[in-house]
Amino acid sequence: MRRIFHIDMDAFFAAIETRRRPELKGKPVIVGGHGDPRQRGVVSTASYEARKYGVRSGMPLRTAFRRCPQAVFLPVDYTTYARVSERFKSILKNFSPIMEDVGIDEAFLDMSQAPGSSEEVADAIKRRIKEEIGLTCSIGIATNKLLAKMASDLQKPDGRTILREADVPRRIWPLPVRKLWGVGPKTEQALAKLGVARIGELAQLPEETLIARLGQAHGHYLHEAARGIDQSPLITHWEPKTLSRETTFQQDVADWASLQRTLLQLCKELVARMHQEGYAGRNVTVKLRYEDFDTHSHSLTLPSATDDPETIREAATRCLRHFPLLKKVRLVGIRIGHLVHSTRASAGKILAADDNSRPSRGNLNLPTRESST
Ligand code: TTP
Ligand code: MG
Repeated sequence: MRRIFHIDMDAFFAAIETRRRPELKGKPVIVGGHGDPRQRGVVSTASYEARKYGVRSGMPLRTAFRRCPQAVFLPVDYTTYARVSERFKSILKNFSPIMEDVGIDEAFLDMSQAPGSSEEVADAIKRRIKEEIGLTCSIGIATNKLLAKMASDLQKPDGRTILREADVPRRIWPLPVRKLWGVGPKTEQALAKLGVARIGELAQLPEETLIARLGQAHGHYLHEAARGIDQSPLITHWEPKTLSRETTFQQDVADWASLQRTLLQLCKELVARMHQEGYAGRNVTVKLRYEDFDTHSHSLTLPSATDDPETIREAATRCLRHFPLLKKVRLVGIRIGHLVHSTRASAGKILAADDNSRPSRGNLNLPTRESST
C-alpha cells in the first residue's frame, strides 16, 4: 500500500509578503502584476481575508479592486518566492528522497517507507516548514497522487487531511467537477453538456460516453479519476529543455559596459552549470527587460552543440549587440537551448531543470495550472 503526501503552501505569494511585513497580518492582501490595481494585470493570489470578498487568482486586478478596495495590493516578487520555494522543497527532501516537484508551492512525497503514523509525519513536516520558513501549508495523504492532491485542498488553510478510497463517495463526489484534478474550463463545459456538474455524476457516467465526447485518453482518465483511481508514479527527474541564468540589477543600467560585464558573468555561471550537469547546447538567447518592463530577446543557433565557454560568450555578445539601448535596463538573462548530453556528462546526476522543462501535470498529461485551477 502506497502512502503519498501532497503538500501545498497556503496563499503562497500573499503569505510570503505578510511574513516580511507583519503589519499586513489579518488584512486582505492581493499580489498581482505591478501591484497597482489601476494598471493592467491579474491577481496571482489573494490572502484568505481577501478571498472572503470574492477575490480569486486569475481575476483582473481592477475587478479585485472593485470587490475589495481596502485590500493592500502588492507587485509580484518572483525572485523571492522562488527562493522560498527552494527552501520548502529542500525541507521536503529531508523527509523522503522520493519527491515530485509539481509547482512553485506544491510537491508530492512518497512516504510509504517512513516510520510513524501519517498524522505524526504530517505534523512533523508542518512544524519544520513553520519553524524554518515561517509559513503554513496544507497536507493531503492518500494511497495515490490524485487523492492526495484533492485531500490537501479539503481543509485549507493549515489543514491535514487523510483521504481513504472508501471516503471518495462521501467527500469527493459532492464536489463540482472542476475540483477534480485535470478538469479545466473546457472539460467542465463539455461535461456540463452531458448534464454532469458534480464528480459523483461523472462517476456514474459510462466510460464509452466519456471517451466518445472527450477522446480515449482523457475520457478514460476521467472515468478512473472520478472513482479515485490513479496508479501514476511520482516523477522525480525531469530532462531540461533549456538552462538559463538571469539577474535583475539593483539599479537600472544604461551603459553597454555594465551590461556586457554582467552578461559575461552570467555566461560563466551558465557554463559551469552545463559542465556540472553534463549538457551542451546549440541555441543561445539573450533577454533584456527594460525599466518599463518591456522585455525582448535575441537568439542565435550555432552550427553544433557546444559547452565551450568562449563560443557561448561570443554568441551571447553577438545577441546583445542586437538590442537598441534607448531605455535603461533592469534585467539581463541568458538561456541555452537545443540541449544534448555532453560527453563530460557525469552519470546519475539529478538535474535541476528550468520551469519550462516540466510537463504541466506529470505523466497524467493533464491541463496546465491556468486551465485546471
Ligand atoms: P496555489 O497553490 O493554487 O494558490 P495559493 O498557494 O495562493 O493558495 P492556496 O492556499 O489555495 O493554495 O498557487 C500557488 C501560487 O502560484 C500562488 O500563491 C500564486 C501563484 N499562482 C499564480 O500566479 N496564478 C494563478 O492563477 C494561480 C492559481 C497561482
Ligand atoms: Mg498553495
